[in-house]
Amino acid sequence: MKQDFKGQRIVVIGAGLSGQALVRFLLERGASVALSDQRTAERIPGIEQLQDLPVRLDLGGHNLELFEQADLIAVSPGVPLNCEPLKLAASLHIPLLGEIELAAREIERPIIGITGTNGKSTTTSLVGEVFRAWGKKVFVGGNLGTPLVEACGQDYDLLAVELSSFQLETIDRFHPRFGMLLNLSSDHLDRYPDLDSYYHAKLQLFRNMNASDYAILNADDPEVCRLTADLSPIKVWFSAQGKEIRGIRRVGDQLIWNWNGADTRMSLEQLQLSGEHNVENAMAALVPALLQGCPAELAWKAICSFAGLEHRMTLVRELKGVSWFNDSKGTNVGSVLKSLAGLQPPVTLIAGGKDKGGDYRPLRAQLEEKVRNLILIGEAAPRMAEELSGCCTIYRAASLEAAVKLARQMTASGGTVLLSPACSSFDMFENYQARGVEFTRLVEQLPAEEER
Ligand code: UMA
Ligand code: ADP
Repeated sequence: MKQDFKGQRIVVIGAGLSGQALVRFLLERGASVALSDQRTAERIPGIEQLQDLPVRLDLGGHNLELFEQADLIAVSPGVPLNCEPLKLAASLHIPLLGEIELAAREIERPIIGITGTNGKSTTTSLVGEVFRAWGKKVFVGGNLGTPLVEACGQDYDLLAVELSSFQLETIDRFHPRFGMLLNLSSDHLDRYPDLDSYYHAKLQLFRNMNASDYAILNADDPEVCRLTADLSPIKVWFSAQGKEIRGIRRVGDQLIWNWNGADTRMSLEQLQLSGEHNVENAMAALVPALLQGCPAELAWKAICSFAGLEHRMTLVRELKGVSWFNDSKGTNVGSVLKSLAGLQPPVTLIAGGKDKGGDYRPLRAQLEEKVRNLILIGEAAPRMAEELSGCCTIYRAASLEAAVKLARQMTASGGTVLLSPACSSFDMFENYQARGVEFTRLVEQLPAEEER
């Protein structure tokens, strides 16, 4: 049922995708809405679309008075809870709720919540593919791109929702029917004081789930196993290492779904997605539909037809015997390791961007094995150069364009150029998509004959 916010003063903080969607959502429910953002209007894409709505725009900084007078603050995921206006609101006991919480209060259909450090978007998309093939009307969104509030009032059979740790920090009663934790490794240490706090935010996914819900968990990930030992929901495991678990496992080139005593087999030969990590994503994505009675053959066919999302190991071009890959979504060390694992040496790696504060040294062994030249860009470049020194030849470039030119010069036929930054994009681009689009454009424009 639609919530009624008549007579309530609600401040939305953050005027990005979530904030703009929240403004519309809250106005439709009778609230008196103000939108606050530290950026000025010229720097906020899409803000002009709110100009005819009865919303107070308070841009170019956070006006603390506005927050003091609010009945509720609706928080965008990218805004840290320890920023000045939110600390003030919390001290005044003004409720702070995120977009996921506000949306989910109106959603009665089953939610499949998908989190983890890596593989969320791919898995969420795969879940969508399976249910769609089974004839269900399924919402596919969340951190993937479409804010969940946009699903409210629509007639979905179920909802596949990618959830970031940021979004999970501001839930309260949010209660998915299926909760998936794909893996845990280092990320977002610019937001969290330590890894435990980051993992703790991820585990919020399960906090309202009970013994009739399902937790879909990675049996090969020691941190996932350690931190989910005491969960109430029914555990369904997946294991790419073939562990004998209740759930789904890989054995050779087959997947085996073992549930209620029966084994169902699927052949990995048909899977279009490449890499071990995508086998994990495919296994996890099968589980909700299989538990709901979807025929395995139909589910597997839908997964196998999926060619992958843009900006994740997308082959941009073969030029003079060199393959150019766009992996702009490789925004942490764990994902770069997976992307490099699938390539043969010699690789020229373009990395760097906004530093999230994690340790880059876990890259060293793979760099030594696979990477001949490392070209660093962005704010993180100095620290990366220091922590990775000696693994391969390291260069610095002032822009992505300069990095592409340099990569062209130093990569001989038979080599690979990979953009997989291990960092977020926000120091130089609006988001990872814009970074990937720019890289693709630069690579496509490279002349067939090298200019000397
Ligand atoms: N802002 C403030 N004050 C602050 C901090 C930020 O006003 O103290 C403002 C910024 O100036 C900016 C706005 O907040 O105008 C941006 O809000 P946002 O960062 O929450 O971004 P949205 O556009 O609403 O996008 C968010 C997610 N972004 C983040 O979590 C950083 C998107 O995930 C998501 O697709 C979208 O909601 C819809 O659900 C992107 C992402 O990078 C892909 N996610 C991170 C990741 O995957 O690693 C978690
Ligand atoms: P997310 O939404 O969690 O960022 P994506 O599906 O967008 O994940 O994939 C981003 C990158 O993460 C991929 O390019 C790949 O390198 C890596 N990746 C994808 N799936 C996994 C996984 N299951 N385990 C580890 N790394 C993965």
